[in-house]
Amino acid sequence: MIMNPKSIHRTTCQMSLLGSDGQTMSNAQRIEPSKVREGLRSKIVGYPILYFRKLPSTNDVAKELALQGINEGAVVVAETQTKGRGRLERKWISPEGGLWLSIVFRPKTTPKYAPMLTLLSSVAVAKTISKEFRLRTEIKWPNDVLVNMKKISGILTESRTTGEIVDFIVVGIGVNANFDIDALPAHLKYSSTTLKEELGREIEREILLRRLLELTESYYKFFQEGQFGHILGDWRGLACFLGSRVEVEGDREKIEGQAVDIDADGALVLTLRDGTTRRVLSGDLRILGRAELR
Ligand code: BT5
Repeated sequence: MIMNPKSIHRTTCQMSLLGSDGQTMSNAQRIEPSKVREGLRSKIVGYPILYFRKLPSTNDVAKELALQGINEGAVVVAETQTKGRGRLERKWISPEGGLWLSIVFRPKTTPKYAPMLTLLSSVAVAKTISKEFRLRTEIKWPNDVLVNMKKISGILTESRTTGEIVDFIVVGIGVNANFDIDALPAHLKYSSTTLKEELGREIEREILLRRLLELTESYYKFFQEGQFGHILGDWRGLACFLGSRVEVEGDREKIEGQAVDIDADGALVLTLRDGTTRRVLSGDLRILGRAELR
């Protein structure tokens, strides 16, 4: 799918406001990009904001636009996704009322540091939610943001590199905002939550999006200045599982140990029962016992 950013913008403006069930969406229910831009204090992130009523996946469109050369900071946002994706092609359920977006970055860095983009984005999401709504947020490696130990947000980072050069990185962020938990399939109801469930009311997604773009840019600046320690420090402060006994299921093996740290590659550092240290680059983490050391 090749799209011209200009034609995309036009398409956006002409999009119908029909909901997936055929019901018309009221203006109050849809995200208003001009309201996001009102007072937006970021300089790079959020220019432009490309708004869609419905997309297969905001990450796919953002990647396509990045391939065509769209500038760093461009944001693709959709009211709903029909093929929202998680890691390893897992399904990301994206009902109306959520905040589904992707941001294009073009960092001057080597692929080794690309995982920092996921780390800084999860810190930005966690801190935006806690500041705006006074909810205690935590991060579960590698990319989940939790409220009350339930997943409220997930991040999918995809990049294109040429040798040692990063062409672009697309950070896809999903935040369960204004929908009831019943909108998710039964098997996700107990492990997930939404802002509406936690607060007992709907929130203004424009404000959430604006603040998220601003804070993401602040953390991206730390990254550009090489202040990885600052990002990692904030990440560690939110990482609920550090110090806990955990099980990590990777592609080929399951490892049990104590989660002790995260490094600049985004790798989880574990101490195994025999006292040796292991770094794990990807996988799914399950907390077996809460921290005794923190
Ligand atoms: C993630 O993957 O958590 C990354 C999710 C990224 C979604 C955003 S939305 C905007 C952008 N466009 C996309 O197409 N994607 C990004 P992972 O850690 O692999 O978790 C996926 C798992 O989370 C699924 O297998 C389900 O178990 C669970 N899940 C699916 N939808 C969920 C939801 N809405 N809330 C909570 N959990 C969900």
